[in-house]
Amino acid sequence: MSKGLVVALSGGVGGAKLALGLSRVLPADELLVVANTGDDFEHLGLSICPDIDTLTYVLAGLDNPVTGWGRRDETWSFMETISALGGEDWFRLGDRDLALHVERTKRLASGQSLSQVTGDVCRRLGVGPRVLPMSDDRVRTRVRSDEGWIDFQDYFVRQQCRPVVRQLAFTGAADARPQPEVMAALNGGNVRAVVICPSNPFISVEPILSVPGLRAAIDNCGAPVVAVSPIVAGRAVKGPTAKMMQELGLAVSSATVAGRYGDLLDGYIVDAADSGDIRTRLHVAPTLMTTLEDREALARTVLAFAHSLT
Ligand code: FO1
Repeated sequence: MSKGLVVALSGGVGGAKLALGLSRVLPADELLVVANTGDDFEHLGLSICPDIDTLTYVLAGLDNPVTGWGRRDETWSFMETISALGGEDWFRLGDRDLALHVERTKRLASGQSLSQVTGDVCRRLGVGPRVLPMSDDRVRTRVRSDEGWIDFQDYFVRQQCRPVVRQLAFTGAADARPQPEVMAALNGGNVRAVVICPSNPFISVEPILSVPGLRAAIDNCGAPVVAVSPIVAGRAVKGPTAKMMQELGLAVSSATVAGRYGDLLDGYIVDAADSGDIRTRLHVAPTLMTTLEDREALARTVLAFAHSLT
């Protein structure tokens, strides 16, 4: 008897960790992971989808455990040669990872949707749960810094998050259609929980919520919406979350993240050190995921907390 579908929203390395935990405690057909595509970009003539690929590799057990993105057991002949030829080598593409970008670029150019390509790649790599983009239409996160507007990967990788973030924009979001299977799942009346993974709210979760129709479908899906804070002990676990908060004039706290999601949340899971002035229903639990057991334990905590809210 299915307990219903868990729909997880994920972007970046942190989100993929909880998605893995959820995939280990749920039957594959009871988990659907919605991936942020705002990080996507065209680079060296290739269509690159970092958050989809991070989720795919992590759920397939092929991820690079050190970086959290790209593949393990990589070789770097392509990058070495690109460098020698004076090409752009700031975005590291391993030889195995490169094959995925080349094949995806060809299939997208032939008219396949991002969902079709992602579904086939996941099947071929043995990923059980559904991994779907938030939209098959183009949405791109852009960052306004003191030097003007820059593309996300230029900010995040080429400039290593050094520019001061004044504003974020999700270009294309207003015209983007939510991914149809995701909408059908949310409107299907069989959702057990919506889980907002501990991703950067600004660059990983808000792009997903910016796709017209998605936020309302989540709000009206009839199941509890539970977020896990990406802040532990007042600091971001990884990436530029804390730096962005400071630059946007926000307190670096779990409360700030909850505030970004507003009344969408039915529950919020924070680490013991962060249960500050938060009005949402709180559950205090360890949220740092270092081991596989941590990932599974947090997944169980999230599902039990969501169940207590139904
Ligand atoms: N992040 C980096 O910091 N440096 C890189 O060279 C890099 C390459 C890369 C290649 C493929 C891929 O799927 C992700 C990659 N990332 C890299 C991560 C990427 O920037 C993501 O956008 C972040 O994980 C945030 O979501």
